[in-house]
Amino acid sequence: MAKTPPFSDADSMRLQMALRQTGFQPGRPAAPARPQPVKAKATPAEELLALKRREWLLDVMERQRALSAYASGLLTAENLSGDEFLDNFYAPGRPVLIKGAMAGWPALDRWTPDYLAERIGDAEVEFQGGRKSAADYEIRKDRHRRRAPFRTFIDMVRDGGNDAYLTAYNSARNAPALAPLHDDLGHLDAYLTRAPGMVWIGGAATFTQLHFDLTNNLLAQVTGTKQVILVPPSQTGRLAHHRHVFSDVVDLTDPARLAQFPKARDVPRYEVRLTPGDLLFIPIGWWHQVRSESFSTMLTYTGFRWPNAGHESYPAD
Ligand SMILES: O=C(O)CCC(=O)C(=O)O
Repeated sequence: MAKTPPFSDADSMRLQMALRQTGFQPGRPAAPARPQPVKAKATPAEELLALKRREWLLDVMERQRALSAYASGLLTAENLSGDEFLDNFYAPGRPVLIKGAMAGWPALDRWTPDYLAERIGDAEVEFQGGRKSAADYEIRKDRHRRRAPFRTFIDMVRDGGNDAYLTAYNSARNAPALAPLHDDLGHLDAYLTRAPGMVWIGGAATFTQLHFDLTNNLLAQVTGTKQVILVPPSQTGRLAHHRHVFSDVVDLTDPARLAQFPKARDVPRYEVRLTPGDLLFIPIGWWHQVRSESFSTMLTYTGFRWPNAGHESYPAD
């Protein structure tokens, strides 16, 4: 049987012409590339142009993603295996809402304010307090650390408000006091190691301002509902990002803030309502803000089965 050559003569001619334009000579070793002169330091104008080009690139990529509702939408999944989660969401850095994976966790039925107060009793806990009195309560977190018996804390939050909130930021101090709650939790072995999650407990109207995290996070909503807004990292240039991981826009639902930061008005976003038993995967670098609609308990897990790196090399101040 005659062998079909992989290329026709015309193909081969075109390839050779293209290679010649790059300086390639068949049969001769390629000449070493002449090193480009390196400039000692870019001028501020060059730095600005480079930054604008980076933002242009991110914008173009985001617009391309928006061509497909599937590629750009927030997917909801059920019965998602570990491999499917890794391939479609964890490795690509794409958020996903996972339903049903917490089915059967006793906490879903038990974690009311009364149950929690009974179970933890008067053990002292740390929480974030005095938030009403300072708009920058997230940025200056340390100033807002407070301590109280858990029962007192629950009485502070059961009627709602943003003044007191037990957050992931307090979790190291609260681990011993909240340990009895572990009996009420299941495991998410498809996605996570058995490292404990960080607990959030607060009333209706707690608000966590627009920020991104330096880890991939899995939010596990136990009690109540929360509104989460997610914005892709590509939109960072529109979000007045000057302080650590925070956006000066603070709240994408506040018309006054949007009037001050008009570039933030039209950023592509996902709006998710977390209900009990929902898992929300928020990849590293994705902007998010969270407002609770009712008394709410939630855990944030960062102990994934795969490396969760990035924070070690974050260019802090
Ligand atoms: O639930 C909240 O108030 C904030 C949660 C959050 O930002 C996170 O877990 O990364």
